[in-house]
Amino acid sequence: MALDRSALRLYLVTDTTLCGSFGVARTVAAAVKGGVTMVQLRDKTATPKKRNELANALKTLLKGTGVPFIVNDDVETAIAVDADGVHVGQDDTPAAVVRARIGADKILGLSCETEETVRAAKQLPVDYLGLGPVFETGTKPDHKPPLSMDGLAKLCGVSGHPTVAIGGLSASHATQVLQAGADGMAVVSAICGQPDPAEAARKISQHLKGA
Ligand code: TZP
Repeated sequence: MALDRSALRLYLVTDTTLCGSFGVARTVAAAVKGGVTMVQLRDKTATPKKRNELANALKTLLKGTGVPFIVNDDVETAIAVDADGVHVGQDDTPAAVVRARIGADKILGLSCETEETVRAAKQLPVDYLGLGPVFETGTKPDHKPPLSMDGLAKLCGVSGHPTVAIGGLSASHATQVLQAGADGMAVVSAICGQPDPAEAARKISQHLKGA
């Protein structure tokens, strides 16, 4: 599946702990009803078996919705469940290695936190860049210094790829994120763990449409 950049508009990145007893699969199902356009399974602590089970459940759930399903970092799980793509960070498996393993038809995303890495990505076989964190976030404790909206705009200007902003974002940032030049926003805690994930997604989606 080639990436349609409109899929980056509202990108849900899952967090199993934040989803709590509500569960990741129920959160994703609700969020899709609310209008998310892309979903990434991100679970750095699950055993490979658990991650594979969850990936299978999400792949099944998203079948026929048109919402691409991406697996964070775990290339073998992505291949095993025939996910639509893989997302890697700067310290994960190199993008060229992942591309060789998943093939040309799958989506490959890369996290970039600095201008240097955004420029370097121009030479890499990736389909989109995740730029962030834009703001301070408790969801990724080891994150790099926040970019701010101005920093995000600068990186969007330098990037030759479709981009999605991430980190500390909620519905109120929709207009600014699009004005900064990003194709959309990725969120974790603005949907995962919210009392009504469908409503949370709907609210962000409406803000993005109104932006
Ligand atoms: N990468 C950069 S910030 C972040 C990731 C995975 C976490 C974003 O979480 P939240 O809850 O949307 O701030």
